[in-house]
Amino acid sequence: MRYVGVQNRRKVLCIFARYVPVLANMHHSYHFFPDTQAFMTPQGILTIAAYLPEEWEVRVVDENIHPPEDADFEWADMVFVSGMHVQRRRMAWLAERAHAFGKLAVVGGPSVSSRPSYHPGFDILHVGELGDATDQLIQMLDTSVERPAEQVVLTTEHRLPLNDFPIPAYDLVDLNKYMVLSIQWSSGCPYTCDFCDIPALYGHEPRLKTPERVLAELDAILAHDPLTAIFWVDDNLIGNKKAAKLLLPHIVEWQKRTGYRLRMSAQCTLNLAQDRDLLAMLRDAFFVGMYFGIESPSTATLAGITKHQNNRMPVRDAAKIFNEFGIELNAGFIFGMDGDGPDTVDKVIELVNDAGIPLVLLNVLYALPKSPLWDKLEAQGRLIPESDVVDSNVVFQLPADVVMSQWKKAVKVCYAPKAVFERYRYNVKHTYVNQLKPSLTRYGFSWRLVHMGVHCLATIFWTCGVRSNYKREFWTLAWELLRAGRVDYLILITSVSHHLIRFGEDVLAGRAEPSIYTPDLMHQPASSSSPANELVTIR
Ligand code: B12
Ligand code: SF4
Repeated sequence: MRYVGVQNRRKVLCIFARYVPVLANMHHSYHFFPDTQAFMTPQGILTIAAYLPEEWEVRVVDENIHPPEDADFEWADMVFVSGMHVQRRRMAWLAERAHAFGKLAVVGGPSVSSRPSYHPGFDILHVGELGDATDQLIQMLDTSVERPAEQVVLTTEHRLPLNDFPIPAYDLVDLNKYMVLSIQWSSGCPYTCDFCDIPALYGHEPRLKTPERVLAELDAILAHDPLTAIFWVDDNLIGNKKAAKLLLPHIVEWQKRTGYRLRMSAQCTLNLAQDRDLLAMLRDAFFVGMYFGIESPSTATLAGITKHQNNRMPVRDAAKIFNEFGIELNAGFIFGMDGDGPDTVDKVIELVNDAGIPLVLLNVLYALPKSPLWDKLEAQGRLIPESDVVDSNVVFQLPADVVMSQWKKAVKVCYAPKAVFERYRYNVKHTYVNQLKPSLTRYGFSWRLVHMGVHCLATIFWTCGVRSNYKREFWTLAWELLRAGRVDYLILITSVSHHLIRFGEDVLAGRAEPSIYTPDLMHQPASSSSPANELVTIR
């Protein structure tokens, strides 16, 4: 639904701030695909854009696709900005830019919702999800677009039911420019892992959209004729297992009806392995990958951070079960947690190899505002003030240089070309064989598809097979896949593995940051003329 009842016409420029070069953004591989310029559709700002009154004109600029032009600022009455803590410096710069054009600047999204004080440069702060604060914001802006004398903070006390969220304004961006599309079914997570701010930001009780509403959103996405995959941005797709079981049969039917056009993936907790019925439904709905925050190989450490849901079954056993249902296990680990010792890195590496985890995210612990960890460290005097932060804001139990060398060792070993391809080879044999195999004809014949295939293969052969420093490993796997007629696997695997390999090199050369949450990265450009900006677009 949209907001109704405004008196005036307004022009709103909505901007999603530029990414920083973290592993999760996959920036080294965009050029494998003909149109791709960014990783994922910015669900938050697209949702707000869709909620704005029908009478108002709205433009959406995702900076990852192109920066806003002066003409956009001149056109607008006000500028809306969204982003995470890591994008904070860029967000501040966007506020300055809006002000330079005399325009009012509003900020919303996960960063300001968690830490309003990080955003002193904005005129209006929207804290929290879509709800009563959003209605107040629209009423204020309907009355006046003058910059207020003092910063105004509007906080959502009553969230709009998720089912009443509008379908994100997918038509205001070019979906073909994204590597992966996104959809949201639920918000919130019932668990309380101590490093995580999700329960504080989005609630403990997952709120849901009805299956009908989700299908309407999938239809809206399909209307754009996408040739890519979709990621469910839910914090935990099985946060409410009963509801997931009611939803999934609808997704299965939708996939059958629409010809399995969208490969799906999501984030889950490891206790998914205990529910084979749910796994079978996920397989039938064409879920082919799941991201799990494994965090630590030690059950004691997991108990210490209250991540008990990961301790219900050994990860190696859980991995085998996922693979049996065609689900590739992708996972994140965090170095520097209390309880982990100097040998943690070797255990992580062993686990990654044993469980055949191809896409592994390696991070150093960083305390997030609003997380239980933040409060604990503050009480223990172990929170490093922001001005003194080098790699993390945590005083680790282990010496900091030990934690940093663990991270670097894990990156070096896990992102080495041979190791990455070996883990993929394992998944080709043990996981992909168990996935649904809809025929390529489901896309129908189109020159767009032919162009895409030719572009992907030519770029991959040139980049990995001719110019890379891992030609031998690439060709060994490529021949195996080509002989088996799996060009599709070759494209999927190389688009991730190339990024991992190059990102690993960035880390070892000091060009990438250790922590996923570092708020003021040296690689985070404020202006588009900064040379560091090139890192994001390196091809
Ligand atoms: C999908 C996702 C990604 C995608 C990117 C998606 C994209 N293009 O935006 C990928 C995988 C690339 C990613 C990367 C990272 N992510 Co991320 N990500 C998510 C996730 C799971 C879903 C985001 C989403 O779509 N949410 C649904 C939308 C509807 O919610 P929303 O954005 O909050 O928007 C609502 C409100 O905030 C508000 N709103 C939003 N914008 C605006 C703007 C205005 C003006 C107004 C008025 C309101 C408003 O209205 C919306 C409707 O209620 C969230 C968790 C979560 N629950 O949101 C983490 C999350 C946002 N990510 C997080 C982090 C830390 C990262 C990384 C640093 C992780 C890493 N390993 O490197 C990187 C940083 C990437 C970068 N920015 O350069 C943190 C951010 C912490 C913080 N408080 O800032 C979160 C909250 C998860 C967490 N706690 O761990 N992420
Ligand atoms: S880390 Fe995952 S499971 Fe734990 S509270 Fe956060 S969203 Fe929930």
